[in-house]
Amino acid sequence: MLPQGSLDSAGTQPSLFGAARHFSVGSAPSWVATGDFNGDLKLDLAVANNNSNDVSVLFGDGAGGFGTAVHFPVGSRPYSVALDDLDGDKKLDIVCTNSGSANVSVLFGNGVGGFDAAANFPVGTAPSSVPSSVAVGDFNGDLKPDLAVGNFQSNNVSVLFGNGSRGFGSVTNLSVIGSAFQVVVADFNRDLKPDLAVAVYSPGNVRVLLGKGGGLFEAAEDLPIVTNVDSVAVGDFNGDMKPDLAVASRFNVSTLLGTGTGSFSVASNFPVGDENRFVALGDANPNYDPFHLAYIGNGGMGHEGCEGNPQRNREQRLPRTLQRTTRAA
Ligand SMILES: [Ca+2]
Ligand SMILES: [Ca+2]
Ligand SMILES: [Ca+2]
Ligand SMILES: [Ca+2]
Repeated sequence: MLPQGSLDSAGTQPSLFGAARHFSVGSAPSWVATGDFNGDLKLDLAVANNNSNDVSVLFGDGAGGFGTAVHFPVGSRPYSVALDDLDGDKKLDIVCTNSGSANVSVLFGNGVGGFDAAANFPVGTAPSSVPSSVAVGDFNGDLKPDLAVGNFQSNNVSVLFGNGSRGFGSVTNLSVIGSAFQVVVADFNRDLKPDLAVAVYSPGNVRVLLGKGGGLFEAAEDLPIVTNVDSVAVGDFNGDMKPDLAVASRFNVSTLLGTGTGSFSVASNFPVGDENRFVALGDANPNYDPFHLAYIGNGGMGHEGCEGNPQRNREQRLPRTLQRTTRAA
């Protein structure tokens, strides 16, 4: 249970999190996602292991603990994972990007915690694509889940259209003019067609690609950030029902407010130290403010309220060993 937001006897704000617990996974874990793989309504973990070429699944006990990891082989140097039911059997599947083998692996779940052998699908363009992240959406409106994969080396996003039977049809590569890192899906212009926002590591921007239906996209605008953009997340920070963006770049976490038409405000930058790698959103403590940004950088892990409460007042420091230090390049 999340601690409440009252001040303690010393007048300081309490830590939002208890002491860290550690669970072994494979080698060089680089990305984690949560979902229920065995249907017990308790959240489990899927972890991409960049050095051991597998995905670790840890089944949750519903009380913050996890069982011994089970490892499922995937391609070479897996970097990120995303979860969805990709074949429509109502059982959660895992897709991971393999930065060393220019493909994505899909582990189709059996609903009781097992997975079939990985099915691999090529992405990006030769000679080297280095896929770094993947997001799921239905981009052509056929009700079958599709994939959008950011390719760090080939400077594009591959869209793979699901065929509903554990395969993908054609692949479309969308140029982003730079090193595509994280891809997220949202409906930024509220036309009910999913759009993409892509963190472009270098030269350092966020490219917004608006879905036009039928699997087509058009580039809306490149939102300038500073260089080394690693991560992008979507949320509604100011409560106007229009999706906003949070971006982690080398020295900042930035927020950009959506207009609801596919355009965004100029970035507001919050300096948070060096080499920030990830940003995520959540209502970590409902007593304080509507949204928290969490980020990971060389200084550790931090978080802050945003929109009306920009001060950095609840920073948490975690050991360096918890930081993600690998990179898909
Ligand atoms: Ca479970
Ligand atoms: Ca499935
Ligand atoms: Ca589709
Ligand atoms: Ca849209």
